[in-house]
Amino acid sequence: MEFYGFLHFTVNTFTDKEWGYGDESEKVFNPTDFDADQIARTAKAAGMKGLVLTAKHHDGFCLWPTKFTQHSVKNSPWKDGHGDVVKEVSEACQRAGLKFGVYLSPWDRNRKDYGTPDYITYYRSELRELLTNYGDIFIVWFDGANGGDGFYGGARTMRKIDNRVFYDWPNTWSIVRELMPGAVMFSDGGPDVRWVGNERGMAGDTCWETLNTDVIKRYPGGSSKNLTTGERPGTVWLPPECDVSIRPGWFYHPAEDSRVKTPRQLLDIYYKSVGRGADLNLNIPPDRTGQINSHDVQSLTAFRKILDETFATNLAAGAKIEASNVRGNDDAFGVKNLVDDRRETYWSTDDDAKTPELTVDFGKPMALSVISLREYLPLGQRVEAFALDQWVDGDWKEFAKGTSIGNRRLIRVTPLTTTKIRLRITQAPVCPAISELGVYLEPAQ
Ligand code: FUL
Ligand code: CA
Repeated sequence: MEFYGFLHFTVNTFTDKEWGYGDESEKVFNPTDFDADQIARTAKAAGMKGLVLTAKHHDGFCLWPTKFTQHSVKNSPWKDGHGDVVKEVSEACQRAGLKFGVYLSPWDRNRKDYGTPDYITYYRSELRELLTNYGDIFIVWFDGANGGDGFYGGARTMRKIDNRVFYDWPNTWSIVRELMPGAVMFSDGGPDVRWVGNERGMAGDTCWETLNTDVIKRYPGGSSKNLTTGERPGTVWLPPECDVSIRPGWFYHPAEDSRVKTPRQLLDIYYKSVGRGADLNLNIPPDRTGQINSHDVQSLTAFRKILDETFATNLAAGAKIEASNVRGNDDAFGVKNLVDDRRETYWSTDDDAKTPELTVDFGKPMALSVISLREYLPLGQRVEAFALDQWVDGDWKEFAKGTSIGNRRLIRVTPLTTTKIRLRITQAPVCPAISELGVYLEPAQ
């Protein structure tokens, strides 16, 4: 998916909080001009492929009229209690050609039964509703923040739970497998997509798509050790998602209008998340009108423009590419597969050619600043190190090197001009399988 968006929206949007205590009146939820199409359009125009909505955050307020609690939109003044944010956003996503996903906070500071088995029954009923009534769901996002003080039906206590056992995750996960087999599940430790270990949107410079669960057991709210870099050799394929907000907070706060990340900051995040083989889940919180605020729209638009201009022309497509080895000298594994814009085709080498080279000859001086590499993921993450050289005064001179590639590796350098470049795979346990090679020039600021 590479790039999708997060929508943090609930009572907090109106109370100016990040974590609602759970005692908020339903009456506070009242967007003045909610427009799911504006939200979806904004995401689509920014290049996002989907949106993940906080159907329920820690405060327990449900954005859909669930059968299982009164603490929802149905008791809010918004649309006289007849509104359904989940439905509107899911349908707007469909219209915009975006996938739709849900965040359902396991921690619930509103529920009286939080901490007891009854709560698990409640939580699973909500999950079932969301996975039954709202069309296709691409991701279910399980937050790791868990337990603490809260309203808890008026008890106003501190509740600690053991997040390894309390939620009985295997049986909660099986509901998703049953009702939405195509969806992936996110948490600190998967089971399908892992948290990247920080909320700054940064994957490790070395970033393995795998973890080794023989070394550390993983579960929502569990250890965050090694999540940024991954672990190799791994026992499970658990690619990272980088979740980060376009603003300092996850929810909209008017005081943060002046602190929306700039297009350049977003670009840096993009290169350090998508460009390191991870997914980017960029939070764009709807404001009190119920739309994406114009400050955020402006920044997203300018960010997208730079990306579009950068990736408009693959300079490698018009170049002469030669490889030191092609698997069985077979065209099916040839270098043309590197520039055909298809991830299903790849260049590969003979089994014993683990450190091959590629030269990309432009035939004339070419200005460039971004190199893009992709591995053919059905064959795993194979490359452990690589280097890039440019032709300078009749000799090769290294200008960049890296370790992991995975889904995508973007190497962004100060613009340089050269007639040819060379990719050297310098370390791999098996022969590489590279599906795409791109060479680009980022427009000057
Ligand atoms: C965290 C939560 O506590 C934040 O409020 C936010 O939802 C973020 C995405 O995850 O764990
Ligand atoms: Ca290809």
